[in-house]
Amino acid sequence: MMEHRELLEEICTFLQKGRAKNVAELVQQAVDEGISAEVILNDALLKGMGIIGEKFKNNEVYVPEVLIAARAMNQGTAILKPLLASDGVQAVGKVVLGTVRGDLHDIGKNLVRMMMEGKGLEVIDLGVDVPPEKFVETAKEEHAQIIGLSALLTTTMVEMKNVVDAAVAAGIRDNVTIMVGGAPVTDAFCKSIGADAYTSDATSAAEYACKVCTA
Ligand code: B1M
Repeated sequence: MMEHRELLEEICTFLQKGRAKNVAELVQQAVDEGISAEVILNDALLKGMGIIGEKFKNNEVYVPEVLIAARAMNQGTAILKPLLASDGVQAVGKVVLGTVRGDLHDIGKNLVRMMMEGKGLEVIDLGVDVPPEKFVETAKEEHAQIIGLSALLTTTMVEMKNVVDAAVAAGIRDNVTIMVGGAPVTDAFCKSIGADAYTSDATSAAEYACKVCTA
């Protein structure tokens, strides 16, 4: 049997090559061998995506390669989802989540959803390229306590301010906590646009959301 470390390395390598089928098979094998979902996520999938991100930045790989790596990442995380999320728990609160208008990145957002669901929150995932009004209308209709916004581009993070403004215009600003995150987002940016909370990763986003809903 392959050593755990070797298996994780192999998943990481297949992810970088965008070999979704191999990634899915080996993630399943890793689960079957008792490696924890968190370790598989962090030490194989996120590690591989991080390497691809660096190469993308240095023009060593291009959009198609990143896209197929992202698809492989999503196939891997789909297998881990039931292990990261605990089911059968009464929802502790409701979150409307999405990637802001003009932005198609969804891997981080999907992780945030998974971690939030794992903590017993109900998540209404609006997907990617979501207009500000859609976040606000859904939060209003669904009586959500939280709107969660993800952005990966410096050009789209400004859309987060439009969501805050739309919430004010719809008269729900005082009833909803607006959380922001994504690689270019910072705590200072969060404060500057009048959002409520910035968290740097999916786990802390889920923890914060839980705190808000159970306060
Ligand atoms: Co794009 N891309 N991309 N891309 N891409 C980045 C973001 C970039 C940094 C790469 C680079 O140049 N180094 C760069 C942005 C530069 C900038 O704005 N400063 C970039 C660019 C330029 C682009 C295009 C413009 C490229 C082009 O077309 N020329 C284009 C834009 C398309 C668009 O959105 N309109 C584009 C396209 C793509 C793909 C489609 C090919 C693909 C996305 C596929 C998909 O998501 N389904 C892609 C990818 C995969 C990346 C990189 C390589 C990886 C992003 C990722 O998924 N990371 C990225 C480089 C990088 O980040 N190193 C890059 C893994 C993910 C788990 O991390 O999303 O940060 P992340 O989520 C983290 C935290 O940020 C946090 O939790 C997660 C971890 O726990 N988090 C939250 C996220 N959302 C949160 C919300 C919260 C709280 C925490 O509260 C609600």
